[in-house]
Amino acid sequence: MSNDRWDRACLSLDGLSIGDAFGQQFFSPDVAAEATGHRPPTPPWNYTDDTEMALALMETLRDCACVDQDVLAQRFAERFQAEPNRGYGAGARRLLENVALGECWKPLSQQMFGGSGSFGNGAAMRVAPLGAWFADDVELTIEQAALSAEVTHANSEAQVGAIAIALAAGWAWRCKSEPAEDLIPWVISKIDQSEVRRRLEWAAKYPLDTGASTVASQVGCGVQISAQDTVPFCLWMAAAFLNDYSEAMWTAVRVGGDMDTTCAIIGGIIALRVGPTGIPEQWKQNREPLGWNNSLT
Ligand code: 8NA
Ligand code: MG
Ligand code: MG
Ligand code: MG
Repeated sequence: MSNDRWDRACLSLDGLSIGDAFGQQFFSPDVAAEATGHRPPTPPWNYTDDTEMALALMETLRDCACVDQDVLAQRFAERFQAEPNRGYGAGARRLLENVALGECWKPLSQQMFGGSGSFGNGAAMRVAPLGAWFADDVELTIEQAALSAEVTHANSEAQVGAIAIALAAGWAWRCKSEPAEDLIPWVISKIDQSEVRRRLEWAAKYPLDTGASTVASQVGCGVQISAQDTVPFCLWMAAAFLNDYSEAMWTAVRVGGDMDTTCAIIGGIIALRVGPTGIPEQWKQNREPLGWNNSLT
């Protein structure tokens, strides 16, 4: 069976997972030295928690056609239990260990980090395929992205960050002929006041031909693995390299920071603009196989 929204979610997942696996390689010092030379790392490129959690979200959309939070929590926990060493964030790890033991996700998520909830970038890192799935409906994208975030990230910064990325993914699919300059202002017009929005407004002051490191020095590039420190940079990068997937990835690893996650987020958005042929075929082969059945049954 073929289905447009499923196909475009799979396209975004490819951009996300190849970005995750590519970016992760550059944490190795030997590989990092190659970033200036555009020589791709030696395969296989193993993917990380970013892809695992995106797969759990994809499975939930496939089975429920929307974000059923209990199902999503279960999928997260099952994937975490099967492969706990995919590099999960410390808070995510604690939460998923307890969900796997049968505890309810909601109080666990709310109680994280002394009751403030997580503002980690983990809700944004996995959400672009959801934005693809709901690309036809902006209001539904906002609602469903927030639901998907809440399961692990009760803090509003993480939720605004996830909403912003999901919206950008939908925009990249829908607005194929719009100029890249329109992306960030449109996202800003749709999201609530927050530190994520404040930094995105700051990033928007930099023309898209500014050096990426300059923008990173102003708004962060994920060093703190928070939504605030990651999402504005990723949106600026997605706009600046909207039509060039591999140049976006090379630039993100040259900048540094949370490279698996910045590449995952940027890749999940740009894939929707450039389409399957815009992702280098060799990179698809280099990514470790996802080990799942991507057909709708
Ligand atoms: P998370 O919920 O644990 O959040 C990530 C981190 O952000 C936390 O561990 C804290 O350090 C910090 N944080 C979040 N909320 C708060 C708060 N309210 N107060 C103080 N500190 C806070 O996990 P996540 O899923 O959001 O994390 C995603 C990131 O973790 C991604 O970069 C992903 O790739 C992974 N990651 C793994 C490694 C690794 O080497 N294994 C390194 C960095 C990130
Ligand atoms: Mg990761
Ligand atoms: Mg609605
Ligand atoms: Mg990361």
